[in-house]
Amino acid sequence: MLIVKNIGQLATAEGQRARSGDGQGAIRVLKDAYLVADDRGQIVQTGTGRAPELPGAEVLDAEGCLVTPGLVDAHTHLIFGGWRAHELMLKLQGVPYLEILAAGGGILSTVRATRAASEAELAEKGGKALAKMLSLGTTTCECKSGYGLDLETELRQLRAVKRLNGSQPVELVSTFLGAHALPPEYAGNREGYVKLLTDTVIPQVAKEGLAEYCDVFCETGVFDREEAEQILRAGQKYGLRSKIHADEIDAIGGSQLAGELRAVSAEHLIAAPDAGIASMAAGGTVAVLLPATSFYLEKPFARARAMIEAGVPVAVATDFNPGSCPCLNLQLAMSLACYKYRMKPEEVLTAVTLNAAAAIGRADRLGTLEPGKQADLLIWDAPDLEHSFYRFGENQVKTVVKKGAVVGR
Ligand code: IZC
Ligand code: ZN
Repeated sequence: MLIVKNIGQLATAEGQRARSGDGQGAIRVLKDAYLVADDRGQIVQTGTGRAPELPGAEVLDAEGCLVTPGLVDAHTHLIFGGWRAHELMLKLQGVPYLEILAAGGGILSTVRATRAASEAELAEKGGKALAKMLSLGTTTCECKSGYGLDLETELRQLRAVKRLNGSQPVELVSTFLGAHALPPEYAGNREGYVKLLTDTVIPQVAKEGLAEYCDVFCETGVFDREEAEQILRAGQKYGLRSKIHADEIDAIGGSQLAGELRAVSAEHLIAAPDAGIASMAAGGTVAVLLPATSFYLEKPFARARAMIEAGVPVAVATDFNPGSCPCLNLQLAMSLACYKYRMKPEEVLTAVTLNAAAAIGRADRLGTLEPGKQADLLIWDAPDLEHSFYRFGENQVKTVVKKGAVVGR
């Protein structure tokens, strides 16, 4: 049993489904509150006033501070070899992201480093990042493959995630992103690589139960809309639900495709056109927006307000990866979402908890502080939600609880 008492403000979204429109910001706020979780780490009660006294229970005193659900980072490329610090100077000189990739750098530079790393090395490096993420309040994290681009290395990346899941507190959800770039050995043979993915790698990933989702980088010079559709449909055939990197740099139809395929999520969406937003709304697709990537790549910020108004549920994630966003701090992404997307703190809270959980198929169990949900929660060094958004650039999380157990403070 765990009792969290003296909560100054308990702020949480509600329900088991992604929220959109006015519902995105319609959270529940309890003042002077408490929360009780059982021995299985499930929330059994929240309320206001004096916390119940239960013999044998562990008691956490929130000392009048803010308590929220644990943060869910719904878009990361956690497992990779090397870094790309050398690309910072190119970026500062104005060399575009896609130009670095076309010249054999960018993603392909990380592919070379990842192919050279063992499963244990990849897991160790990912584990270090996860420990930092946990201390910053991330209790659940999606991880994409996509730095192998061959059967063996893609499987190795996914196995590293499997190894980390359960051996440290952050719960992980795997996405297969073999369609992240065209590997050099398939230069001039796009069809051959798409066929390798659809006929060999996807079936093997599904057979070994190494991923729940299939993703494609649908972008100029990477995979076009038709190739993305072919790959995502192959994933669906093998039980992998669809995600898509859509409209990050150019709008080439990714967000429209997401809605048509009823993809669980479309991610990035910096350049998403109105037709793509309408398609996502119709398809029940969650928009996973990545403001720290816009910041780092010096790109426009996605039209979050237009998406919310069109009824698309918005989630916010870090995009942690060695190239376009070497930042794993979801608190910073939350601040940027507030200042640059002009999302209200309540809307951002929903975006990094309930809607993020929905984007990785966990909204039935995670993302809110309600009876029946898992007790993943944070005590903040802030009296209320507004204050936590007003202070930025430092870690404001002081205590992290995962499944009813204190895992960081
Ligand atoms: O390594 O550059 N956009 N994939 C699509 C990325 C960014 C990650 C990378
Ligand atoms: Zn990404």
